[in-house]
Amino acid sequence: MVPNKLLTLVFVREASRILLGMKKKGFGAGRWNGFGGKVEKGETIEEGAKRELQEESGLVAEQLDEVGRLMFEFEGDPQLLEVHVFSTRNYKGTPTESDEMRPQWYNIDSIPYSNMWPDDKYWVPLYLQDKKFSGYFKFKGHDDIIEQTLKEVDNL
Ligand code: 6U4
Ligand code: NA
Ligand code: NA
Repeated sequence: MVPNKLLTLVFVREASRILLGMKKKGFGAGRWNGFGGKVEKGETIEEGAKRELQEESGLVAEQLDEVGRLMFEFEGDPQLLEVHVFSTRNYKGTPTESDEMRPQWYNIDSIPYSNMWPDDKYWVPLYLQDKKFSGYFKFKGHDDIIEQTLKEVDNL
């Protein structure tokens, strides 16, 4: 049995826009995404989310709300990715480009889905409607979803 790989994904939210980052290197490079990465030994998932947000965007979250949980499988790889999705409306600092990410605000009516992970178009709209969600996506390569489930949930 292979344990899940624990990852975080954080969106910074204002009334009519969200902050995305262009991933400059590593997993998902070339795509707009939230901020996040691997949870490290000795930190909670929420601490990992805060740390990655700060490292990649320069912002310090005062409060993080968990809004979704996603499982990703890549055909041929037994390792599942368990991604904990968070949102903050309460943060300090100014978005700053890092080695990994170039931050940019997007109006919630013009999210660049065609330059994001292909699963995002399914669940980001739930997030934007303040719904909590749970999903599973199986990929062939990094572009094709071959299986999926997605549901709204009351509690994560
Ligand atoms: P480190 O070493 O942590 O900096 P990094 O290259 O940042 O590595 P990783 O693996 O830490 O990558 O984090 C991958 C990020 O991509 C996490 O925030 C989760 C996110 N992610 C992974 N699969 C995704 C998918 N299908 N859709 C999505 N985000 C995904 O929207
Ligand atoms: Na990262
Ligand atoms: Na990391």
